[in-house]
Amino acid sequence: MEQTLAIIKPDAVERQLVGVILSEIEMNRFAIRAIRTLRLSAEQAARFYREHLGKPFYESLLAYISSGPVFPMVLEREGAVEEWRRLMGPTDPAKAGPLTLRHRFAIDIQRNSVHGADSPATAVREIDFFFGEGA
Ligand code: IDP
Ligand code: MG
Repeated sequence: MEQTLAIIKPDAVERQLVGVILSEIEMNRFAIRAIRTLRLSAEQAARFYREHLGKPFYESLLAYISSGPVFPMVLEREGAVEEWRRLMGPTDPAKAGPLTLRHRFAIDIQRNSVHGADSPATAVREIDFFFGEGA
């Protein structure tokens, strides 16, 4: 069974949307195999989002993702990576379909409430980041 790495991001935690998002996850037949909460340090944020280094939104993204607690989790179901990205919707909530989490909960393209690994290989790396030895 495939696993993916999901995160409930600071804007959603701040607005007390953790419970409703976890409900959506379970109603969509994902099993929550691991979950934790932490506030990312500046160093952890930079490591997690290193692929975006140099982009215009990079500094703002690091400040946002470390602005408050997040809830990373390991989700499992058939096609977990693709199905979780489908449930989230696209990065920009203005382009997201009405049933997606980002359409329902995101504030804007940065404060878009949830994260999902973008491929099975990324999922393995991101699961290790939050739940591996030394995480
Ligand atoms: P994803 O989260 O849908 O995979 P990425 O392109 O990997 O999107 O970007 C990572 C995160 O960076 C986004 O979820 C969002 O929080 C932020 N971000 C992406 N593009 C922009 C932008 O154009 N402006 C501001 N923030 C952005
Ligand atoms: Mg991404």
